[in-house]
Amino acid sequence: RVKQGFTVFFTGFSGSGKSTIANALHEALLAANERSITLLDGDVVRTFLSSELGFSKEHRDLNIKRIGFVASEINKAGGIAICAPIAPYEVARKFARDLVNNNQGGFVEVHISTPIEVCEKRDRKGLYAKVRAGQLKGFTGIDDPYEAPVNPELKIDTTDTTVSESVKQILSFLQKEGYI
Ligand code: GGZ
Repeated sequence: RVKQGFTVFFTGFSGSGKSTIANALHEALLAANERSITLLDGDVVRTFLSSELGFSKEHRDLNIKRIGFVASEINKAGGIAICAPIAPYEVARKFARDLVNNNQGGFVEVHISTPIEVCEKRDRKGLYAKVRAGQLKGFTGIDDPYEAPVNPELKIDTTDTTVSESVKQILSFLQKEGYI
């Protein structure tokens, strides 16, 4: 029987590990089956799909709506979508979930719950340093809101969890739910 399309939707702070895990999950799914899998990379989305958008609540919500729409179209065609935006607002995440569900897609929300202190300490891109230096304002988790998901399908804190362990947890959830 043909399996249902689904979306793995990551949410969490900048530097929480979303993109790294999303990329590793993409590789793992590609290696394990023949299905069509699309990684909607945050940078690529903001370069090509949401290039005119900034980081106000309105723009962030619109960004998430667009990502949800593309994911739902991929799912409608039976494909797998992996998305990894910050997605700080509950209403926008709910909008994406409903859109995907209404198009026969399964929605798997993965909260990468790495605390802001850990993300700031890592500061892989030097963005938190810029925020502290006053060069970047309205940064999620510092001086802009992040509404933590109340009922995510999965919650992973990467403080003490490796990338491969995180991917393992997601794959076993997908298996348990019959998605793969
Ligand atoms: C948060 C920002 C901001 C502000 C630029 N707040 O580590 P990154 O660099 O690659 O991830 C962040 C990315 C967030 O874009 P998203 O499309 O995921 O955000 S949302 O879901 O809210 O639409 C960060 C960079 O863009 N960045 N300014 N003010 N992150």
